[in-house]
Amino acid sequence: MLTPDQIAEHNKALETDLAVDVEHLSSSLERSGRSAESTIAALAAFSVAAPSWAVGTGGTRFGRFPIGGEPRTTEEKIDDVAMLNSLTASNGSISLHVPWDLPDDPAGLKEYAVDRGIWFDAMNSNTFQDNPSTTDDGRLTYKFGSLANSDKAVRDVAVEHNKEVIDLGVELGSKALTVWLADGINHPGQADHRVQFEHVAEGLSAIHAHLPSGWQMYTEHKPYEPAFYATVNFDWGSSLLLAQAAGPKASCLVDLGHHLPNANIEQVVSRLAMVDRLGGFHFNDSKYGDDDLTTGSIKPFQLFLIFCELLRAGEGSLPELAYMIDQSHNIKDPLEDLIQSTEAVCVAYAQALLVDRDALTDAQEVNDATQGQEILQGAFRTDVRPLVAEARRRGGGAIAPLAGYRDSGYRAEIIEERGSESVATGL
Ligand code: LRH
Ligand code: MN
Repeated sequence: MLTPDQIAEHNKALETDLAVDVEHLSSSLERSGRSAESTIAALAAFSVAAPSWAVGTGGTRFGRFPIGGEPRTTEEKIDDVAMLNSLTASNGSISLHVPWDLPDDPAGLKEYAVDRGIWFDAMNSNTFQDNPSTTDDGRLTYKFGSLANSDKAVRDVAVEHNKEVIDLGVELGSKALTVWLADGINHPGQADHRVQFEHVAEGLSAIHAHLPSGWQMYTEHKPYEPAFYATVNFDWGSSLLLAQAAGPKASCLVDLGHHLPNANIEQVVSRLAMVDRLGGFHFNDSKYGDDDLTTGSIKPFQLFLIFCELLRAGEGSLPELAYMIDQSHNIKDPLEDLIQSTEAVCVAYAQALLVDRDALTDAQEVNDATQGQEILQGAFRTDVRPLVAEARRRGGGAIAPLAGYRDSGYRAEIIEERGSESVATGL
């Protein structure tokens, strides 16, 4: 990771211009009664987790094109996230996926991460791929589902796996478990929707019962893939019902890519927050399906509206939820993509902080749609990047993280160290 001196060296040439830009924006915001300082402070306190499975190269069923220097171990994934965080000062945690990440020495791994300023965010279980350690040495399979499987022995193995992931998370200092299930069917008649749902609800309750105090669990919905006719937890309604069935420590995780085209995700966020069952996010973007593209690269206005709903739910402050990125990097350098995604999340958050909520409420109460739209679009069309960069600078990060990353030669260095053919565990 880059040292504070290297970051300071990088920032030196950019600081003066940034100060001018911040001053200019601050005075224009002040004129409309908004504060640049409080926005910068909020950004400086914000962090979004990096997924361990996205620091390598992703692929599709049609191919995978390794970028070189991919992390070969969970330690090397932590190195990459630490490098990312040294540039952005906004990625202070990593979300592990088990068994893609299965440390022999959890205490050693925790120390390794702490030494690099990284903590462990929500753990992810995996009952969508058969794995000897989780399917009774292959005697059982998740081919026809895990928690929803008609075979009780398979359901029990899946519950056991989730409990083991929680136990590992406890050793690592994590405080949450995300349960995404591929469970579903490909053909009408293949299984009964209700029976599958009830099996999953039962399994999630058993997992919930294993949660230590202070822990949360998140149910993550997804309409399709790999199931192509019906997925058990296919939408926010099913996810809410499952979280309620599981117990009070369960809430819903919203993966932006897990919605059918034109779904109103900000309204889903509003509903789940309204019933206090919104647990967190997997940020990414998509044009069609679960494309796992760079956050904010296709629908930035939607991302802004989601943060507006979050600040509405938090009465002007961002609720304490699990903010995480979940992407698959097929053609770009994963670290560059994560830098851009983190920037997009921070920009959407900063723009949402600029919304004059009282004026918006006044406009809504008199059905002044035009004024309401003007208030939102005024904030969305404000170039807040100087505030995001200033928050980064104050947090010890790079004013221009992408340039900083490219100047560092990190990718060439890790290709040298890890090889051009190294393959990371993950998608
Ligand atoms: C499923 C998903 C889930 C993870 C996986 C890597 O599509 O979004 O969050 O387990 O990606
Ligand atoms: Mn996800």
